[in-house]
Amino acid sequence: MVSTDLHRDIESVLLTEEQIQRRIAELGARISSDYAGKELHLIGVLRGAVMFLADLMRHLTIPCSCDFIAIASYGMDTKSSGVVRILKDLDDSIQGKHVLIVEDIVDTGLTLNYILNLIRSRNPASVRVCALLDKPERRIVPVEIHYLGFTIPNRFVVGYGLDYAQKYRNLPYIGVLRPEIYGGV
Ligand code: PRP
Ligand code: 7HP
Repeated sequence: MVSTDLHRDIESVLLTEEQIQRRIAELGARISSDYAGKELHLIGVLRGAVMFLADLMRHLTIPCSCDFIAIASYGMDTKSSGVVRILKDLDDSIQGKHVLIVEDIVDTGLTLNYILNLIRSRNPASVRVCALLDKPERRIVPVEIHYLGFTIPNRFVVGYGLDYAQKYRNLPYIGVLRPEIYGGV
């Protein structure tokens, strides 16, 4: 049962709004410097990466464009189903473009691995990954993250784009969801 006050469902705050925003500014500066003289095409993975992409993009000082892809992997559960399929494909061709995949979290790696294979098959000039969170303890498929915000422990987190059953995305911080909310006690 999700209560009406979202904050009450949070066991502890893992990353404050300030910590998140400071780290995104650092990532934006590094990416802008690495891609100096080039144009960058950001690909946001819906829906969780929307806030991260929007904030990251505002810290990029190079010319850039963006597109979005939606992949199904979790449904209503907190565990990966292992099932990955495209719900919404890219709108634009990525041939010859420098692509940066923007993810909110890398957990098992199944989603990112699938997206990387798909993107690479479409002949971009280059592909890199920028993820806000990495939960390495849960990895099933190894994936390289070129730009990482934070490594986090194996707890189910919500906020700043991350959801449980489509809720909590609007929290400005990242918090550990109380296990009783999803029957994880
Ligand atoms: C979440 C998250 C990543 C993926 C990571 O997406 O946004 O895309 O799971 O998990 P994995 O590494 O185990 O594949 P989800 O399918 O929950 O959709 P959402 O972004 O719409 O919340
Ligand atoms: C996906 C996901 N979504 C929300 N919170 C987490 O901790 C997650 N891991 N993988």
